[in-house]
Amino acid sequence: MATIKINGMKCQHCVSSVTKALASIKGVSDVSVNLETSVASYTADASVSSDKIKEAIRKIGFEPA
Ligand SMILES: [Cu+2]
Repeated sequence: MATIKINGMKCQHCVSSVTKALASIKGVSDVSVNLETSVASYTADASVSSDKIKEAIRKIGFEPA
């Protein structure tokens, strides 16, 4: 299980956008995003780089911390 802090999430809409974006990456599963702590947790295959995760987050307008 990996975690990443994400800046810019303000409501449940943001949470669901981030959840969907991460879950749609091939090799990523068990995505869970906590609005209060601004932390997303997920399970990723070895083929998924952290850059790929960050890129997916930036693409939808949030900033990985
Ligand atoms: Cu929002």
